[in-house]
Amino acid sequence: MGKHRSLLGPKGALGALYSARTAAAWSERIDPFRPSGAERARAGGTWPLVLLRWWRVSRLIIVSNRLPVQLDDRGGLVRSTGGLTSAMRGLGEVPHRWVGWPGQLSSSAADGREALTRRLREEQGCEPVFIDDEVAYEQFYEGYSNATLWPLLHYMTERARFEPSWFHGYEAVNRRFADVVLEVAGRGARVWVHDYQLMLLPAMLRAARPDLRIGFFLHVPFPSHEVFRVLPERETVLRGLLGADLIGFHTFGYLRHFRSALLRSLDQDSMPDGALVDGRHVRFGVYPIGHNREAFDRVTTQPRYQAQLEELQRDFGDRRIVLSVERLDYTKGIPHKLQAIDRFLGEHPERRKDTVFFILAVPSRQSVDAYRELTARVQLAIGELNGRYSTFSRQPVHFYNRGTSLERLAALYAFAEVALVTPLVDGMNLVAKEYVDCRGAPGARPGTLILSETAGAAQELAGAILVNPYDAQGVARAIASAIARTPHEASAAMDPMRSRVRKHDAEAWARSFVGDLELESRVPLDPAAEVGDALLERIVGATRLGLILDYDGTLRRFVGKPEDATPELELLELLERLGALTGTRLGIVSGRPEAFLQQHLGHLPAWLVAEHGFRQRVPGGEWEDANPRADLTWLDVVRPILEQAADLTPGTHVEVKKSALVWHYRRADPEFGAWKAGELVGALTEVAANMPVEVHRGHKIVEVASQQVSKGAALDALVQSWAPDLVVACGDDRTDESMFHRRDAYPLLETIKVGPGATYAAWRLPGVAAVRRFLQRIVELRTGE
Ligand code: ADQ
Repeated sequence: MGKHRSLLGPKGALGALYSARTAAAWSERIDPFRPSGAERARAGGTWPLVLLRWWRVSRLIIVSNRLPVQLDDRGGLVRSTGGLTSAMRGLGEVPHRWVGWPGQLSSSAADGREALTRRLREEQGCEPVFIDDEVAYEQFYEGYSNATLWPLLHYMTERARFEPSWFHGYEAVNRRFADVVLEVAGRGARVWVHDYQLMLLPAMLRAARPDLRIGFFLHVPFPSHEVFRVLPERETVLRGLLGADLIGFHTFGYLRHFRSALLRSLDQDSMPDGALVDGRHVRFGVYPIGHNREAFDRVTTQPRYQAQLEELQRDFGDRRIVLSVERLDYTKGIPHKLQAIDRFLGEHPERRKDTVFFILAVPSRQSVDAYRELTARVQLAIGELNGRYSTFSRQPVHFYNRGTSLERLAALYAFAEVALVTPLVDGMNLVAKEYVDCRGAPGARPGTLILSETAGAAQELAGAILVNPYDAQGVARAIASAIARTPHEASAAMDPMRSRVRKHDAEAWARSFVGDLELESRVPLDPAAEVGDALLERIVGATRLGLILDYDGTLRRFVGKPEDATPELELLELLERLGALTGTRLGIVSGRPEAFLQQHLGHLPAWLVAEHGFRQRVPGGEWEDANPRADLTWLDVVRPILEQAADLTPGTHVEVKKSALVWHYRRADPEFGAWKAGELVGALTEVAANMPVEVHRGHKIVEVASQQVSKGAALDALVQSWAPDLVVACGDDRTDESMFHRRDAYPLLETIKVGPGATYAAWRLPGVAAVRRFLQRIVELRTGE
């Protein structure tokens, strides 16, 4: 484990200048959900107002791998610098509690856990999660978090290591975090979970406490599915995230990749703003994080900053400084940067005297092999560079392998005429924003930012010189042109960027995320009530009960291949018992062809209706057309259009039914399939405008079916022949809505929509399992079991 004497945690963004105000607010409390004296005073002492405010604000819990305060070598607590904690200033006076790891306990401190917990709780408003034991530390921290997920999420598949036991450790530690959160979270609390170490936590919290409002923010990139798919536990990880109500990313690109992973790994459809997951609306959003403006504003007015600036002026006043600041991490591209510097110095001997490269690389994750190796490699390369280009009095590259104080960092930013920020991949990169902001600091020199096009920040900082960090020649050229800029040119590119980064700082970021977390979930138009006792009572009381049930998505869950969705034994037994109930008639209505229904359900005491009502059969009888006069001449016109779509879209095929044609794209590339489906619906709508057909896009299908038959018409026929006193119709699909619309015509009809989505039905059941439980209950009630 690295030493934490530096002011920077191993992950910069998770360190911070911890808000004394927040700490004080918490330290006053014994009961975490009681307003502090200070809050009461601020609210003017009027109790109802205080209570309202307290109720609203005292429920935010922030969860990150690391706490904003870290243990130092001697067991003391130091505040760390960085983005996340300071971002929480954006929450203003909203008190929050922080759950996370305080860093590794030394063996002597390990005995004092209780005292430390008390101290963290009372002085800092933090709840510690200890992960010092070997299993947790090696499997969760060094292993799955930093040797599997970190490289993979940064596109470095060749560095990612996959060790099944690590995932167990990851799960166990996520569970440990969940336990602590659940202990401190009051009813309806808002929980904001941060970053890749805790991707399973949202679902764990949701399962235990559906009342919590859960947000998740990913500070690193979400890679393209081609990379993410490599993760053996990808499905569990995605499901873990979907436990949240709001999931945030730095850029739209990461969000797009995440949606693609959902579709490809979980077959989960989504929109850019969210997805319907088990009847819940999970929202997605783009929240580019900003830097801690307030901290830089404060520090640059202090004499110590001024002193640092003067020292730099004295020592390097006649030279141009090209500055790099980063954690010593392989994603930051330091060896690549050194190659570019090598090229620049090689090609511009005249610049060797007046240019100096400052590389501030704070040690990070020194317990992980790859990081130790990187440190050695960088040190060697810098030694070689200096050996090659130094003169007796001047050395072109200055390497500082340690963290630095904020005033010195701000002075360096202000003094450097060029910032060389060239990560290979970076979620956002706050250094670039800090450098831009410091152009307005007292005594700052005009400056130019060179930035990797692969950093999230590149999307916001259009005035930077954007480079491909792998292209040493291109980066060397960028250095030369940045140095050659006049102050006027530099300022012209910089000023608009500075306005932007000052406006969208860390506080604004946190405010906007938490504000969105407060928004009520946008639930789709949903008038249907959960199926409850009132309906069951009616069913028990009916003397002649009709049950009309859709098959796919209602009785049987969707599976990869439609032909595999045959009824299991358990379902067949249930249907058998339903069909055999006295005073009860059972109908199964489906879009499937008669052959499928006959083969799998033909033996049941049930009315079968195939092809959405085109073919039907009474129990034990022959199949017949429901509407022998239906016009089916359109089939020959439409069929070639679907067949052409199938030819052009690998993995799709056309199913030919007697009264319908279906183009299936379940096995196509999900995004390509969905796009082609949209095109096909457009083309068909035009072609079929004057035909007696309906074009319908369903679950991975586009269907063209005769308008002259419908499940609703089949329901009419069943009602007439059965003469029931109650009919219950149940389905999940758009084609079932034609049954639900009969509600107005028959007061004896009860309608149940399965799953989410707008509907005309009066009742709702969440999914297939719930339908089966409901039917089982009918059997029990009507047989008096
Ligand atoms: P990091 O990978 O840590 O964060 P970055 O965004 O650049 O990267 O933040 C680093 C922070 O540490 C900056 O605030 C910087 O000032 C500070 N820092 C770096 N080197 C320092 C040094 N030598 N001395 C003192 N301070 C130093 C992760 C993601 C990023 C994302 C952030 C926030 O990898 O892409 O921008 O989270 O979401």
